[in-house]
Amino acid sequence: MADAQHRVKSGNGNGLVAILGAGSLGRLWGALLPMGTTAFIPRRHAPDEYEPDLTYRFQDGHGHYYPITVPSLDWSTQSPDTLIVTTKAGDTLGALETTLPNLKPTVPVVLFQNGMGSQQAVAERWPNRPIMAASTTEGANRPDSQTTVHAGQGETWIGALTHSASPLITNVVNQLEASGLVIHEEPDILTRLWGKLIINAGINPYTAILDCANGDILDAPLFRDTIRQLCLELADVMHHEGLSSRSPEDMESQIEAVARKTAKNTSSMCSDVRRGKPTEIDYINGYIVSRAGAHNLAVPVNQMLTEQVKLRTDTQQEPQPDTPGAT
Ligand code: KPL
Repeated sequence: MADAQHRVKSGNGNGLVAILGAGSLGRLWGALLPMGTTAFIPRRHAPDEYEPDLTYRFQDGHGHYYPITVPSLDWSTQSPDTLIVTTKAGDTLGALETTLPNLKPTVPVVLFQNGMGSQQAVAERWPNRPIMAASTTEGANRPDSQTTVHAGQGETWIGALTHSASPLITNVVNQLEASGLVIHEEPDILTRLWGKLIINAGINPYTAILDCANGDILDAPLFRDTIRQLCLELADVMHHEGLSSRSPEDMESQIEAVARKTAKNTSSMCSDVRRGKPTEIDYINGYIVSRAGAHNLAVPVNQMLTEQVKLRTDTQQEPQPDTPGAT
């Protein structure tokens, strides 16, 4: 039983992991790291405002349910050894502006955001802090506000974004491995993040525009008519960014393979649109558009998808009920 397992694993000198962002991924870490070694960062409006423990039901990869309680971090008595940041890309800089003044400058900060751009913004804002980025294929969703589901077992790669992060990576990987998840040190985290960006750029906006599950994009004319051009644009931008990329044909096959493998999933972006929440389009296809602009390249498909997704969120009237999304 997870709770018993947590008790056995607790107090192993693993250090305290603070979690900023109580969405699906933050709750996945909160459920899997040993009990007594995690705390959620409170989002208080006033410094003395009481923040209750976070309690939820967790469904593990085998379909078993466990009750989870993760305490709220008490800054006056606790000092985290690692901070993992699982906020939405667009909320990250603001959340860290209020959190980092409380955190020792030597504590590693691990960024789990989707897409690209928010990680670079954090590393540029705090160049002297040990900032790391993570890319994960773990799937988690929240079918309702009380439940978090570990929907797909994956792997996680962690790499340094700032100079002072490099010597701390091994420790952080060891610390997070106590969750039982598969974690790797990644010497080339930018290429790894781009790999995930390609998948998200080729699936998420189509599902959001067509309002469908991942697998349903494969036969849709919008996808069929534009995916090759999208991949040509991605390869062109990557080349100008000085990154080696796979061929557009390989990218297309990989996007289709992931859409097939996750056919029944509601993508994170489709889920955001359905719930009337801001999407991460600016950090996915919007990021490609902005990097293309820096190199004077035309990326009409990425531009069109970015505009279409924004149109969907701008015109959204009534948020629909919660739907299972990916990380
Ligand atoms: O990462 C995803 C997401 O939804 O953001 C994919 C790979 C598309 C799986 O749903």
